[in-house]
Amino acid sequence: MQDEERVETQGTPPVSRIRILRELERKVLWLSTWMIHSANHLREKVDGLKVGGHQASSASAVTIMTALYFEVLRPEDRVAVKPHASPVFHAIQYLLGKQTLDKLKRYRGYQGTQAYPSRTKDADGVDFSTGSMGLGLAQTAFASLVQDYVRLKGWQDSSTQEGRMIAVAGDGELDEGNVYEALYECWKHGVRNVWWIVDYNRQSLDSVVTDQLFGKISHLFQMMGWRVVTLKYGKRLERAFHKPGGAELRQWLDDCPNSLYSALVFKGGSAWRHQILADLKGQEEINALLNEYDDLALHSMMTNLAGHDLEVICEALQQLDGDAPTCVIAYTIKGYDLPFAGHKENHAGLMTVAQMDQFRQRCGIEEGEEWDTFAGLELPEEELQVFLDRVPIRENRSTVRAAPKLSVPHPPEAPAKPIASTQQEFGRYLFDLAREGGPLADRMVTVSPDVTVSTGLGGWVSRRGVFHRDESVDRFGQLDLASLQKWQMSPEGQHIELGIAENNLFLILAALGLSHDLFGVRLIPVGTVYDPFIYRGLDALNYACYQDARFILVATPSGITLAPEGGAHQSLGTPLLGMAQDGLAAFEPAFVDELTAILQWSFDYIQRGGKGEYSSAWLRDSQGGSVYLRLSTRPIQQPQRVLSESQQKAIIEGGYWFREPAPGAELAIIYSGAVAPEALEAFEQLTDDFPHAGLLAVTSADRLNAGWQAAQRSRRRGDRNARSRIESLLAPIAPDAALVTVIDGHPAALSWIGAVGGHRIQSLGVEHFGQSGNIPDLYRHYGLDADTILSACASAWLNRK
Ligand SMILES: Cc1ncc(C[n+]2csc(CCOP(=O)(O)OP(=O)(O)O)c2C)c(N)n1
Ligand SMILES: [Mg+2]
Repeated sequence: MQDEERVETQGTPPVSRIRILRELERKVLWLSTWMIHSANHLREKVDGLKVGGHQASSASAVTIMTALYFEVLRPEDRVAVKPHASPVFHAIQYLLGKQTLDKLKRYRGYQGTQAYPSRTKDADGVDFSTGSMGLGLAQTAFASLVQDYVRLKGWQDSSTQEGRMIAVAGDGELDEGNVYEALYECWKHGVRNVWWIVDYNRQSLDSVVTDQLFGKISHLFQMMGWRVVTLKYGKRLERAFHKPGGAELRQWLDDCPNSLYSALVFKGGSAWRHQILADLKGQEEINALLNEYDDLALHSMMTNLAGHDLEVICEALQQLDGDAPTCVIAYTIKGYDLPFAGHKENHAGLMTVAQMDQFRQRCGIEEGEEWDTFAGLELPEEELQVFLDRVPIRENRSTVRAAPKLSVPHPPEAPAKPIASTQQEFGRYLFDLAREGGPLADRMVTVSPDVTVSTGLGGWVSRRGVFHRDESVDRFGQLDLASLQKWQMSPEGQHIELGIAENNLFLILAALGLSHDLFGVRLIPVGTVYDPFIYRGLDALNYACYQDARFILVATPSGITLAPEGGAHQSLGTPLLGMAQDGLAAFEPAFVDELTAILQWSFDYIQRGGKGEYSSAWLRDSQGGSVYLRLSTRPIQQPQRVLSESQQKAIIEGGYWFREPAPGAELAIIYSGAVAPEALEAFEQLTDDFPHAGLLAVTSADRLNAGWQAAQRSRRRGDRNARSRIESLLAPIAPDAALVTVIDGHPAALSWIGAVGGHRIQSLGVEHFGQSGNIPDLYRHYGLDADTILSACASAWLNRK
């Protein structure tokens, strides 16, 4: 872009476009810095905590963000903003009329703009939440794959342009391994239309980064087929490089260690001259070159990096033609143009009141005009406003697009097997769905990190195929070799096969699960994983839920029931994780008919989008969310029954009496999941002595517990009649009854049930990493067998109040 380029604005004289952008850049720097300052200095402090914020980190990204949002972005593009540039993002949205002054003033405060951009908590069009280093980068790449998925299927209307999925990231984020896991995966899938713009200020939180690191990193990107564009010096420096002595100056800058450069930026003044002349002693031309500038002008030139040169950034981004995945390395200065620029400890640094006052005066802003959109700018307000009104992303852009719900078909009618595992029957459910077809089946997309076959998806994939941008045949099939899995790859395929990287599983689920919002196409994403390896991708799972992505996560095998595999494959804590993870409704069915009821409900639940109020049942039921199913590979005897509607409802709410207690029962066994046979065996042995006892099946400790919490909350708010499912279930039991719970997981997942009615309780479960063995060996060892359940009953009974 050249200075001469003009904007034709109605009724106003043509003005230089780049001049307007520079004015806006200045305003964005001011507003973001002021937003943080006022939150820290002007708001009443009630709790003794520092509010915080990142003025240096924000300043570093101002030029890149100004170029993007006011010039480069198209309505269909989507952006993951560097977490610590949240104030910059909100300042831009404010100038575009999409953010309120009230929320800016409450930055980091109650209901104000968020410290890190949030899809769910901010209301000004955040495309992807960020905050956890590295995840935003990966998510843009997976979002691009999802965009390809829906486009290649022909589901986006033909007038919709392809968007670029863009991440503005800190250089420190590239330390996160998940970035490289994603890079590798994206290479396999031929991901395109993704830009990662790295704010290369060579500082992270603690310190200045290692010299020449980017040489390594850019090689890595190139190896993975990415175009790497390095934007190092601004136009003024480039011009100086062409003068006599300029080549030496360039060499000096190229060789300058990051820490020295940062220190000189901070020191400013004559420090540059002293250092350069000392290093390049005896080179006459350099002396003459530096003498052209006074100290201030020299400092300004030496800090003229490309990442702070609007022209360079705009030009470079506009010239990125084609759809090659692209990494732009933009050299920047952390804290650019602010008093702590370049200081290695500036990450959480805040300007003082006096520094801020000076900055205000330098910006030409009067006291009292700090929040004013145009105060201190040189160009007439009307011209700036006309420009802002015409910014392309202001028009026709809505982050949340309408994607109608898909209706859930009746479950496939298959005769119930007398003995079956939940994993195996999950696979069969999907296989039957694939065969029967219909709109929901067509929109289902499965994904798995190299455990497709071992988690039960093999049949589904053989029917529905593997998704890939390019067609390829199954060579085994083509050569008539016997194989169970027919994996045809094509754009029609409905399974996305990942390498073994659970981070990628959750990141792609996040992208698939936001397709209705990002691309206006609703998908039904189902991801499978080994239950213990959820831990590997936990932050990415949390990230997906935080963004309100919608998906079904199916985890098998689980617990120690995967008996011979030993401790490394046994998950103990996941039931607690399922309870604690916000946005994820967790289930652990024991029987196949329960699983079917849960799946049917889940397909609807993940599509819900109501604005839910707290209710005595479960606060998310109108809003919906994602679902986690903890399944088992253990084949167990299935009850021969047809579930009524109310039984199905009870399963969804979290539990039902498998054997109803008589009123006043003194004892109940409560179980969850694959230990059902042991619980039943113990129960049957008890009934001679305790004919009134009950056997409670917990299908979702998460929802039972959440319902109980919600009911208590409602009662505290005055709704005396609020009553949760678990309270109703326990109502017939005697107040002094004894309870015994059992789960193949941490006992705390069920032990809270004792607090519901103040009952004495003994909770069985697994607390230590596992032995290998067969199921009877291990259940005996860990005390999940019928004998231990019985002795826990005896002990609880004897110790009754
Ligand atoms: C997963 C994760 N680990 C640690 C942090 C704490 N943290 C916040 S910022 C930061 C350094 C960021 O450096 P960089 O990406 O270079 O950002 P910038 O220099 O632009 O501020 C760290 C470690 C975090 N937010 N997320
Ligand atoms: Mg940095």
